[in-house]
This record gives sequence, C-alpha cells and structure tokens, in this order.
Amino acid sequence: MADDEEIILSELSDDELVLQMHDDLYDGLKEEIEEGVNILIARNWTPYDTLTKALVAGMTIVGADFRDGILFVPEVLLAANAMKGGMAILKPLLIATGAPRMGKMVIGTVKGDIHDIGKNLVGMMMEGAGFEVKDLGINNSVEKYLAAIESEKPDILGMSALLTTTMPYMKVVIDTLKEKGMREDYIVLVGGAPLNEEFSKAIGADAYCRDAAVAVETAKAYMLRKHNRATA
Ligand code: B1M
Repeated sequence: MADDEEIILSELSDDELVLQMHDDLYDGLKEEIEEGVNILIARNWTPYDTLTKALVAGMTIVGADFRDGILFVPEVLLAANAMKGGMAILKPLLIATGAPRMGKMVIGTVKGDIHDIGKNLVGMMMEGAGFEVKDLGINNSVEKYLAAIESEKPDILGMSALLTTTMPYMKVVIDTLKEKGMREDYIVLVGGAPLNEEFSKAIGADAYCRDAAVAVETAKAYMLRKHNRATA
C-alpha cells in the first residue's frame, strides 16, 4: 500500500488489522488503537484475545526497539498512552458482571518504579475473575503497602516491578511484613518482566506470576488453599 494512501481500518481483514494496530501502537496513535479495538470487539473477538494479540503483542515490539535504542522514552510514552486508550475500552468488558466474589487484592508498583501497564492489566483481569482490587498505583513505599493492607484487609498483596533496580524492593516489603509478624496473614504474589520463579522464592514471596492470566490462576489456587485450611 502506498504511504500516502489512507488506511480504512474497518476494511482490513482481522490479520491485517492486528498488524496495522501493532504499527499504530508503535507510532503512539491512540485514536486508531481505540478504533481498532472497537472493530475487533464488533467482529466478536473476545476482550482477552484483543488485549493479548493486538495490544500486548504490539507493546512487545515497542519493548524490543526500546531495548535496542531504536525508540526513546517520549515515543514509548506515546505508545503506552495509546495502549491505555485501548485498555480503557476493554476494561468494562473484561470485568464480568456477577462473577462470584473470589477474594480481595491490594496491588501496586514498587518504590522507584513508574511502570503501570502490566500492573493495570493484572488488576483488570483479577476484577474480571471476581476479585475485589485496590490499586495503589506506582512508586509505593513499604509504608504505603502497610497502610493499605491494614485499611483494606486483603487476602492477597500483589507487587509489580519492571526494573532490575527496583525489583529488590519487593524483599524490603516482605521482610517488613515478617518483622511485624504479618507475613503469614497474606498471600504475596509478585510479577514484572525482569522477575522469575527463582527470584520470587529468594525474596520469600508465595509465587511469581508470568502474566495476568497466570496471576488470576495463581490467586484462585491460593484462595482455594486458604479456604480449605479455614474449613479443615
Ligand atoms: Co521502561 N523499561 N523505563 N518505560 N519500559 C523497560 C521495563 C525495559 C525492559 C526496556 C528495555 O530496555 N528493553 C527497561 C528495563 C531494563 C532493566 O531494568 N533491566 C526500561 C527502562 C530502562 C526504563 C527507564 C529507566 C528508561 C529511562 O528513563 N532511561 C525508565 C524508568 C522509569 C521508572 O520507572 N523509574 C523507563 C520508563 C518507561 C516509560 C515511562 C517510557 C514507559 C512506562 C509507561 C507506563 O507504564 N505507564 C516504559 C515502558 C512502556 C517500557 C516497556 C517498553 C513496556 C512495559 C510494558 O508496559 N509492557 C518495557 C519493555 C518490556 O517490558 N518489554 C520497559 C507491557 C505489559 C503488559 O507487560 O509490564 O511485563 P508487563 O506486565 C505483564 C507481566 O510482567 C505480569 O503481567 C503483566 C500482564 O501480562 N506482571 C505482573 C506485571 N506486574 C505484575 C504484578 C503481579 C503479577 C503479574 O502481581 C501479582
């Protein structure tokens, strides 16, 4: 297609549209992303497929070029903004009405870290699965986590970190819970691109969640164990 030829998103096939959305996300075109999301949903795509195949896959390309020095912070911010536009449309669709109450989670990105797209996605998927979610936002100190768990009394504490320099802060939070004798009162789940299972074990978390879907499954499994212990 010639560069100056206008692309009508609604005239593209599903595969073409998804590829175009990856390009549009890369270029930070929020309105086009919102339109693409609406088209896929109107074509009976599930919100989850739309999210993972069109948005998350597009953000993976952005991430690779950011890493390789092809894209810089301003461009990545635009891409993140476009992604959030698409996520805002999907959020009410992912949050199924009438899902049974599964439990409550407090989630936040750790101190020094402002990445929130993955954390928001986890919150949305957890709500969709019937969990009540209290989102603490970004850059959370141990004091903020403690205040929130004391006021919200969640079953689960979720922490997100996207930087190798901020992920050790999760251990600060867990160690503080231990010092206060509160560690066993909460299920602690951690996630974020630089983490892995080994790190999660080393810092004393209950589990590492590779992505939002795994976070939901892990949270459900731990809630079931908690329930079984309580009724044993
Ligand atoms: Co940042 N950044 N960034 N950035 N950024 C990364 C993380 C990086 C890997 C890019 C790269 O070099 N390839 C790199 C980190 C390198 C490292 O530490 N080893 C990096 C860097 C270096 C930086 C800055 C230092 C750049 C600079 O200023 N020079 C700076 C740091 C700012 C700070 O936090 N103090 C910075 C800034 C930014 C922006 C502001 C421009 C923007 C963030 C916008 C926003 O979030 N509102 C940004 C972005 C967008 C990225 C990338 C490109 C994309 C992250 C993302 O949103 N992914 C990222 C590259 C990458 O990860 N490939 C990168 C999509 C999202 C759906 O996935 O967040 O992994 P993810 O979440 C997943 C799972 O990890 C998991 O589930 C989610 C959904 O499936 N998960 C959880 C996440 N949290 C969970 C919590 C749970 C469970 C599961 O709790 C239960």
